[in-house]
Amino acid sequence: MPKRIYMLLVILTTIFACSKDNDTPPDTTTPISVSFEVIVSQQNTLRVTVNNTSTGISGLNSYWQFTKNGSVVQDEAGPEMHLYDASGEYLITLTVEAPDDDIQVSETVMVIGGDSMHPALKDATDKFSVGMAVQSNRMGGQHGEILVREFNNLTAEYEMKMNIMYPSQGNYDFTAADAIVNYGVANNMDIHGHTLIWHNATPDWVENFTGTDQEFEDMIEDYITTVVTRYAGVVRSWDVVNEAIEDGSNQLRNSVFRTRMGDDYISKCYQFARNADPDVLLFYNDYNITFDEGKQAAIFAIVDGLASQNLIDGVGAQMHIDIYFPSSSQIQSVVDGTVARGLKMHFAELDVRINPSNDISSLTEEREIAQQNKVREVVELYDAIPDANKFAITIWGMRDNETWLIDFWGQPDWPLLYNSNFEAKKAHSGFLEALNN
Ligand code: 9MR
Repeated sequence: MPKRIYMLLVILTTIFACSKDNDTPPDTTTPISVSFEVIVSQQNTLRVTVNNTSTGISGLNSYWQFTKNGSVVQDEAGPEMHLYDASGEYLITLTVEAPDDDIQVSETVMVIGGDSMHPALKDATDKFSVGMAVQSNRMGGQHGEILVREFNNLTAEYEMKMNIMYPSQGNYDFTAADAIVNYGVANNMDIHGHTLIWHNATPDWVENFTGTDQEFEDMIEDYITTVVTRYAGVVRSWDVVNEAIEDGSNQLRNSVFRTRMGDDYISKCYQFARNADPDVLLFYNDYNITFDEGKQAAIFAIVDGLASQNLIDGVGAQMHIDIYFPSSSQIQSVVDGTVARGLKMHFAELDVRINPSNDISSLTEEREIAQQNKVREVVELYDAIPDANKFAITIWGMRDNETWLIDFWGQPDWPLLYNSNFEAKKAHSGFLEALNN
């Protein structure tokens, strides 16, 4: 385990302001309190973030020096980031130009070079991208450090779904979607759009649409066209329809889209997306398609129908799996079906439960190792796919405590690659080991 340092230092100097300018009456009542905090990144220990926590300095100039007598960096609103280029002890100084005299506070930080850090996931392969599900409020701070260091593909975990982007008829809300897309673009990441049509993220006004069937279809065409056009050239790929097959019956779900637009609603939606951006890659995405043979057959039937009209580029197999199940040959079966059709394979939504039987209440080393082995198996299997059919593996959440699975199953689990302290788990090593052979 690489050595990690996390420091939070608060330095405080309080004086009372007095003016040296006789024209301005001295304000002896407002205390100036000069302080700052320093955070040394866990992901890159050469990177520090300083935050000016002073009070009573409104209107006063303040600046940083990140080494003793080093160059001056003006203090701007919000935290400042500084990257050292070598290990060492450094004196950080904050200077506030107070009316009477400058006030300086300093603190020494120790930073240790990044050599001991584990390699980044995205650097372990150039054959496919490594994706992470994000939420717009989980892209800063340590989330951001890890996102930028480790991942080169983003999927919005929920904010690019219809219920969020199209809350009422005629009124789109792209606030969160834009924030995620802009973040990905600024950090040279691919963006996987997820998902245009999903029965579980349909706004009420669409479920209860009062117009005619033709008006419904026109509305869906407008929605798909509006969204896909907005992100054309930026979003690399879209899940157009998500989870259309019903468990058990393996028939089309009787969603509002099917009842309003007919059994061919799927190909209509893919056609709308194709028309809006002929270059964006179109995926069909679903769960349990590795081991449920009937569901897999039903999905490949949909895929074949779309492929015959050149409306699909890839298949997303949601990887909500556990340490025991499904087997590698079951996973291989969906890969084989996808490759045989000349399509791209997305291992989407990867999380690996270690407590599916709810028989442990805290994480054990044995289960962590089992998870490491399962992740290694899955990634090795993915890496063996012909390059032309590779696309991305997307992990469904960063920290164990942020997973959707805990609420969903109502029991403890630790299914992701980072623990709640933002530390890489053994499962993270398993991912890297698969690509280092
Ligand atoms: O993990 C997602 C959760 O945060 C959202 O609240 C939820 C509804 O938007 O969707 C979850 O992600 C789902 C994904 O979009 C499709 N496959 C199943 C995932 C878990 O429900």
